[in-house]
Amino acid sequence: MNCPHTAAAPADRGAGTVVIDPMVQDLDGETARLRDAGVLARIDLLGVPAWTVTRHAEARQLLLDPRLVKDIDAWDLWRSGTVTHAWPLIGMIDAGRSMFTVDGAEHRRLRTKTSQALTPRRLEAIRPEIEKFTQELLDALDAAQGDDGVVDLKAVFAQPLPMRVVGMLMGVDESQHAMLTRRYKAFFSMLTPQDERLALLAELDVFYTDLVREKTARPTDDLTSALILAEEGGEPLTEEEVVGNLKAMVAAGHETTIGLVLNAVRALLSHPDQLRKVLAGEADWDAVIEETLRWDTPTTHLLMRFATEDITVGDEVIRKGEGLVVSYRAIGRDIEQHGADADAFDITRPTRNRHMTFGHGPHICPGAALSRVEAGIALPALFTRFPGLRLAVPDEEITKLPVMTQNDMAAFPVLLG
Ligand code: STR
Repeated sequence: MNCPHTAAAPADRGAGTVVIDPMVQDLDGETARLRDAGVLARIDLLGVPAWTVTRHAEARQLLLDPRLVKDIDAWDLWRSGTVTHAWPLIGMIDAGRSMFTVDGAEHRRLRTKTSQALTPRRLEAIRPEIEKFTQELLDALDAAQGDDGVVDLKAVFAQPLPMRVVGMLMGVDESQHAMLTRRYKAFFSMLTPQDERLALLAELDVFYTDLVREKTARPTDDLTSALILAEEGGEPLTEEEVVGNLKAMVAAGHETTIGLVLNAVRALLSHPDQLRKVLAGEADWDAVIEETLRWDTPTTHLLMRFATEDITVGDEVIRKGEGLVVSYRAIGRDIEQHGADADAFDITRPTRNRHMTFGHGPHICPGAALSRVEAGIALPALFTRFPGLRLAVPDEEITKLPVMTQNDMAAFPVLLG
């Protein structure tokens, strides 16, 4: 394990600190430990201490609290030079100026155009294209079966689909998708040495900056061009801001939806009674999607916000200058919010829509509707085309990628039936 960074000696960490496992060997166990550690829990991220919020109600409140900001300069451990670019998770926080890293009026300025482009109504216009990509990738699945009939649903279907959709939306040519997929995989993996991660982020910056310059010279009909031409409050976005938003959109748009689609398929295959209900039309795909979002969130931990003042949460105080993570997977399993059976996957659960997986407040996921459209097309199409779909290995053999913030499988081998 490449963990060069140790910000706090073990003795400095509270007894109740949950060490987040970079190898993600027991996600359910870790989710339960976080829940047991309290509403506000101390965690260790590769030697760096932070708080995390593990409950729905308190997370909701904190996500509306203007005393918590995204600006990394509000973080004591950063300002003191304790956390540096040698820390493998720094790229999750120090990601350039974009709607992901700025708050307040500036944040609205950076975000308005993107959220307007992604409303359910605007998305209806691209539904036919998403359907077409889906059908093409279903053909690809059929063709990719090995002699034993096994095919990796992730590599051939769940991964390329969101990349094509976000690529089309942002105007990224298909010839670049494999390169982007490869680099993001390395970006997220904790097995990637930090110098390599920093180098690939720099390469991505060059790629996106070139793309923005090209679109500035020749605007087309995509969101990147719209961001370049936008004048929010009479003030255009700078090149850096357009690049930042583009980076955030591509990274978020492709990585999280992979998890949503695969986690839904996995949940259904391991709960055949519920799959039967959906296929018989007794429950709808929306219910599957919402319950999957709650039960097995694509984002495990969202990094990070910083307190600009002391903030009291129950018996604990987040001190000014400390960092707060939002542990969405634990929040989805909150008993107060979802009942004593919160750990059960149940598409008929009354609270299935009352999850917080897309966040809350000003930074709430602008791509939420898009991901629902994608999953709402991909899942029924997959099960209609391959009604006999089943896992090619026992469910316990599915492993997670060594990614600390995302809930992402290494592969999902299936038999199409
Ligand atoms: C990856 C690196 C980068 O260049 C830009 C961003 C900003 C948006 C981030 C993204 C990051 C990582 C994955 C995130 C995404 C926003 C939503 C997505 C955190 C840091 C989620 O997992 C929810």
